[in-house]
Amino acid sequence: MLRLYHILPRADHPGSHNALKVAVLLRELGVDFELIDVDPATELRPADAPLRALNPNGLTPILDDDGFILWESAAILQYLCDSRGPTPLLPTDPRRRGRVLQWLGWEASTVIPALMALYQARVGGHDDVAASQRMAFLLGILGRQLGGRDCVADGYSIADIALGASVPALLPLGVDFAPYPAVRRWLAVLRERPAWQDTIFLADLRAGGLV
Ligand SMILES: N[C@@H](CCC(=O)N[C@@H](CS)C(=O)NCC(=O)O)C(=O)O
Repeated sequence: MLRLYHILPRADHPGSHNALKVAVLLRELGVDFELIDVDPATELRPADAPLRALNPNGLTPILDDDGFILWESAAILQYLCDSRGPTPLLPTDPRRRGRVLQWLGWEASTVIPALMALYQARVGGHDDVAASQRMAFLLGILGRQLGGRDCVADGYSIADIALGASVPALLPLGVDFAPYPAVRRWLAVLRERPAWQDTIFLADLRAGGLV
């Protein structure tokens, strides 16, 4: 049995954008799974929370594939493509695969820290000029990559899934996507895919007036 530990949106939490990536991929692959909705306050954050036995970081997503436990969303995405594939979502050709992993790595190593810096500045009421400039720089890179194409790599892939889950989280932070029409077009393409329906992806787009 495949289990995904997720945080669905609740009063004190917007929901897990990292677990969203895994849920979307599982739907794209047509794999049945049990979604376990975790309360972070009681099940993740306390030092003795039971789920810390599965992920010592106290974070979601956590995957339980018949007793094989995996955490870190990028690793889970690759593992699922490899174990349930082959799938075009993670090509086997080294160059096509390399291009997907490049954007997947960029999302985790570059976009997420910039997003967190912006989030902390906004929530803490601090000066966010540097964080906003950094994010504009990154959205510019993404926008140029998406100019004239529907996906970040050579075809729809786990890089679109990772970026498609995290980039819209900027919208509730008040980031204006008007200067990035290619990013908006790409989000509109993702919005049509059944795997993205009924998720916080749509809630984020709504917060930015994009649906
Ligand atoms: N690098 C990790 C980050 C995981 C992460 O930050 N998860 C957040 C939700 S997106 C979480 O579980 N937060 C727990 C909390 O809010 O207490 C990954 O990609 O899986």
